Amino acid sequence: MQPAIAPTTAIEPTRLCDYRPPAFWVDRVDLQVELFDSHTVVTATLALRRNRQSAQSLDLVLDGAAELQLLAIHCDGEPLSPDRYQRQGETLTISGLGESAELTTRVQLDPAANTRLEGLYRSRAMYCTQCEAEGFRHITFYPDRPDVLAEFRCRISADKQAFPVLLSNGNCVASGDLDAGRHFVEWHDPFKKPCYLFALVAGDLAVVSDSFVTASGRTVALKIYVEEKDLDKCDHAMRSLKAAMAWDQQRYGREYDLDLFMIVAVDDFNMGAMENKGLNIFNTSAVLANPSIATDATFQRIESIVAHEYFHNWSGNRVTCRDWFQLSLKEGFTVFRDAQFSADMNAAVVKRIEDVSLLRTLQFAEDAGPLAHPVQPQSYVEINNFYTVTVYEKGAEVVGMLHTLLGERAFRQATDRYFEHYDGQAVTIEEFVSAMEEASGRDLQQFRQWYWQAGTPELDCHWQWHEATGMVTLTVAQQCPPTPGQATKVPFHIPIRVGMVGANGDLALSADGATEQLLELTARRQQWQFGPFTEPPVPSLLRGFSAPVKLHVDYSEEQLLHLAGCDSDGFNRWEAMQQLYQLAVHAALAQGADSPVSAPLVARFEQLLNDPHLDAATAAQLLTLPGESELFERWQPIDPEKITAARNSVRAQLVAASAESVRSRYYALQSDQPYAPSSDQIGQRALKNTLLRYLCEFAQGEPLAVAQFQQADNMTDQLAALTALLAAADSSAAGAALSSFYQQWRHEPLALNLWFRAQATAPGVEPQQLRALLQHPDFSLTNPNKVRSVVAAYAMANLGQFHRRDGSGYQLLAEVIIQLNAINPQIAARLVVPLTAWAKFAEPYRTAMRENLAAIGNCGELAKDLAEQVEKSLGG
Ligand code: B3K
Ligand code: ZN
Repeated sequence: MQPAIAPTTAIEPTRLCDYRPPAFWVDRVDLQVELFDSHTVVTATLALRRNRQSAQSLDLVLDGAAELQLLAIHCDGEPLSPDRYQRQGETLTISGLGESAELTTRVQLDPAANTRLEGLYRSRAMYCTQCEAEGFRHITFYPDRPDVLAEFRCRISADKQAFPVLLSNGNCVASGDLDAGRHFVEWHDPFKKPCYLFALVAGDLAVVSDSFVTASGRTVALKIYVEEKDLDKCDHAMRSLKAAMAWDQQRYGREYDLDLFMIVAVDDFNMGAMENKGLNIFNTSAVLANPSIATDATFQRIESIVAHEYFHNWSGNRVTCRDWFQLSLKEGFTVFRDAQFSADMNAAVVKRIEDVSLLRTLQFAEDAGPLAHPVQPQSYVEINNFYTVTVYEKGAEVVGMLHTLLGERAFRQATDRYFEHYDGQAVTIEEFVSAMEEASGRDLQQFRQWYWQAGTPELDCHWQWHEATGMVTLTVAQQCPPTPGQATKVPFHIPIRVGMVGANGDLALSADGATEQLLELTARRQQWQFGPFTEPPVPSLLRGFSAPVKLHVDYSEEQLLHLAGCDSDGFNRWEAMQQLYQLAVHAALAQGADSPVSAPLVARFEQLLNDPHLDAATAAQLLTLPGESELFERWQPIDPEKITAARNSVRAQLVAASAESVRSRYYALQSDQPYAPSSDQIGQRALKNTLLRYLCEFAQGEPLAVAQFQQADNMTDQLAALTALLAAADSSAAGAALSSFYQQWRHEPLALNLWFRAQATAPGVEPQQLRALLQHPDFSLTNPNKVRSVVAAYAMANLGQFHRRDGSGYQLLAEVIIQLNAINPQIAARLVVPLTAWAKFAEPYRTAMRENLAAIGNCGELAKDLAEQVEKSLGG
């Protein structure tokens, strides 16, 4: 159980401005972890050295969670007398140490009781660890901060039959048998690292092995450890790993450093995966796949997460963070790197569209709510609450803007410089930006505001065509709304890629013939001239979404249709369609859901369906309306019922008007090729299944879905048929499909999660059906994947149902959060996010959301994870 705090307790935040270097360094640490059925004993010996640069007190302060049972403490081989150490809260303070010392502590812990899944815990039949951000203090007493880098040795012992495989970071240096059926394995990691990168695994695991030869000719052994039953689900992760290793060498000149790289799949895990040095630990959902149990989306997610964790070996491990305020140094940069990798492996424009949709859906909402914070936060109560879309995805956009401003060549010089100069160190975002400045000779002072100021900048754009001269004047003004603690903002440095589109496509912007230009907006308002042109062009602005901003441009429907058809920038063609859909939803909101969708949009929709030159993946994106949450950001106070109805009315009319084209394209996309997660096939299935869903919802497509469900030879098609049936206006077939799916997959937890999720996101699901899922024998509140499949899916991906006028959706969420507070505070704190946006909603939603938030706040003892989120969003 998490040590609890009363809801009224004022929580003292940790502040960036209070950062001080540590009083002691740890040069080496020797860990002995003895795993027993009933408990675990950890003996840690730290080689300590006083930090002469530190102005800290003379005492050594170690972190150690309250549940650690201290069995013994020695200094330089002698028992430490009780007057030289003191335990208080989460710390152990030791006085009277000289310049260096060898400190040994022995503690006892109970991994089986650890449901927080932080520190050392049990997942099914195995033991594993999660130390980032502050999990290591739940394993032993230690300076649990990322700027203390040490060389780790770890000796694990356990029952040999139950735990034949014992793993830790680095290289295996010794192993052998012990008495009473036990054995040990000893690991040594030659690279100094902060304790958040420590990992340990013990279990009865099977392994898939492969190898990779690095650019300099070293052979690296690659191993994926899983439960025996999952051996047939590792190929894709292994392929992705090798592709990532090759890509990082080629694109960033980064080679892997150890002789062994291991991945372990764990079923109970708070997030996707963790980049522990040489021993990445993965959520089963982010590593295991084969065509029968995993969808295309899962295959792509695995490719990107395997790459992300691998890329951390340089951006995060070799060069790490000085403190947790620098989290985006490793996360923003690494997300940027994994996005580049995925774009290279798949359809680049589609990847960009997906990333921008995610940013707009989740990050813009975060930036506009009570939990808004800069990419580099200034303070936190619970660091786990700052693994956010702002730190990750907006952080990646910021690195992407540096890449755009510097260009590929200077950017690569800067990253080379950064990796080489800071190798083996714990550094700050400032060092990263300085490396960019030094390599490019550019002044990025104003650019740093992207790290310091929260909120999404808004750009107002106007253009004027001067017929007499043929010139176009473009005026752009920026402003950024206030965010908590930041009432006013200074202007950002914003890269804006622009083109001008004429009747037959892109026009030359000036005499030099270039058709695209990078504008740098640095003032509050700026003007640029383009031309001369012989015809009035339509500006194509912010191509490729060159900055994470909201753009306001007064395009007419005709101009948007023109951009949607002729812009050379694939992203902006999609963007123009999105704007057209928004106009249609806006009209339905203003004039009532029955008002007819404009004829040109209907015609364009049908044209897209029949365009033989358009690739399927892009077509699927172009035929999809902005999601509810994106529309929610647009019309406030939010009336979910009205927005959902308006969106559905537009969808229904578009499909009804082109039903025959939808149907014939669906037929044309049938394929008998054997399944492969290739980007061509993924695109075709995406389009086919988008159309199937339309047919089921609006054009009596159930028989098609039933047939697809029965004939599918892969999970993508099977699940798409199931969710389409669940969305059908009247589907008697949905029930049968659900039970057949359950019978088929009840013994495959990952496939079963899809079954839970399909029901939780069904447009017609009622709260009592959700309650039944929570009671289902295969559901468990202690397994985060199950919680995400049911509860997070409902509250974050079924907005039409979650936001019920009677507030019953909110109440259900609050009840689950209160239970989870005592089981797994990290997961509880993530689930509360949908309620925190209450102030943006119309009545009666607003009051109901707020009341449920208050109910959580008053439920008794809140873990600090949840307390921080609730207090911030209630304005406390
Ligand atoms: N670094 C981990 C996230 C740790 C989250 C701790 N609450 C995974 C990743 O971003 O690669
Ligand atoms: Zn990461």
